[in-house]
Amino acid sequence: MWLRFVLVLLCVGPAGIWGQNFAEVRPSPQQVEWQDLEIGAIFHFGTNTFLDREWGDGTADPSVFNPTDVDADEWIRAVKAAGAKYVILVAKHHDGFCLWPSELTDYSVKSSPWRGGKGDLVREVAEAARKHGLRFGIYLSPWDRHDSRYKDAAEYDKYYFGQLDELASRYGELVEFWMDGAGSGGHVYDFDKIVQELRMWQPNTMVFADVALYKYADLRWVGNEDGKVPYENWNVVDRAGYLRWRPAEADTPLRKLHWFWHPHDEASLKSVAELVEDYEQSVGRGAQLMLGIAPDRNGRVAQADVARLKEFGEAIQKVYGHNLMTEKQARGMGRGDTVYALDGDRDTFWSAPEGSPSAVLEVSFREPVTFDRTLTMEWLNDGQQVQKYAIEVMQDGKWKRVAEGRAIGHKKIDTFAPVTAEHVRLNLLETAGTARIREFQLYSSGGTR
Ligand code: FUL
Repeated sequence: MWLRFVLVLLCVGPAGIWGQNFAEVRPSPQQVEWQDLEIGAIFHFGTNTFLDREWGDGTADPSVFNPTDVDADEWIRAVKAAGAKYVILVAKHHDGFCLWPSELTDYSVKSSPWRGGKGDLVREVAEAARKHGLRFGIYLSPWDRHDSRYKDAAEYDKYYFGQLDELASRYGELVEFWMDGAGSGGHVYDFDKIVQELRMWQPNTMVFADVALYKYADLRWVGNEDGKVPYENWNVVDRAGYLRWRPAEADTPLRKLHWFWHPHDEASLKSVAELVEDYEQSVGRGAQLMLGIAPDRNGRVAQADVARLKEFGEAIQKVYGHNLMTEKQARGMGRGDTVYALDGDRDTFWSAPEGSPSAVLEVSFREPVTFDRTLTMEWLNDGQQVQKYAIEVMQDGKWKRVAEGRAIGHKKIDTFAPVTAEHVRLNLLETAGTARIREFQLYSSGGTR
């Protein structure tokens, strides 16, 4: 008997003994809320902007930071037009220059001519974001190429804690906190303490961390800067034997490969088609899309970038602003509660019969509807359940499959050649537990609406 118990222990390991199984791992309420934001923007602005650099070496004189026309309100309006619901400001990049008047260093806006040394860009962006209803977060680079304390890990940790305290205590609630492992090489940080410190001020913030700092992450980097997450994208990932809910954030600069502004760089602006593809391969695969915006030397978002962000937002609305399920008054077949997956309301959901390992959500229209994409959302509070599904349409009396996949997660967009049908179904072929569907929507990208 005891031998059997020990053997079981050895087999399941310390995490597995409590039934650590992918479908049983649930998101925190903060993660659920964060995943609904879907599109964010990250602003890179600093001495690099004035010196045509991406990674400053920490030697730039603060006097070079002299934007004449900073307009945080315009930054926020520009990204809001693209559909962004949250913004991150790079408060300190790898060059160590701080965009807020830190009391712990002179290497900041207070030593620059900007606003006579009295400016605080973190405050300006935080206030503008809140004014426009966007959530605000901060990026604070651990790698610091300027500060002399960086050579001594313990001394530098104290400095980093201090900066963290300033940022986490002065600017209200932070939706996300970026810890970027880039560049640090062999430097050892006391991340356990750093995250404890952060949690003291900001218990609800989402910690973004790349691969090196994975242990601390509430969110995960997708492993590229292309704005795309490879499919299949599951929310629960294994980290050396333990499972955690870690939704993905796919970051990409609006100007390809450039996070900071550079002169004569307009040609690198992503096209609307590229941005829509990013959207469909990030948000459309259940991840977040984080667009990098680079204000120019005046402190403004260049007009071409403002226009592109607006065009992108309009392109998304043109297609995804017209849910044919509601516009063409779809009727759910079977139990009455199917309506909750068809009503365009993310706050309601349809549940498959309790405990069933498969289920079908069938929909009928009064007359045939033409569409070339579906959008499906799982209600994730109880975990990610759908493991195999198909989209099918009735044609000549038979169900014909137009798309299939495995993970649905927060959102899944499937695209296919246009089909015209009166009967459509979401066929949930395998589910780990009871599937719950917030939304099943149909769209058309062409002129056939
Ligand atoms: C990277 C950094 O090295 C880039 O400069 C940029 O800040 C990007 C968002 O993260 O790791």
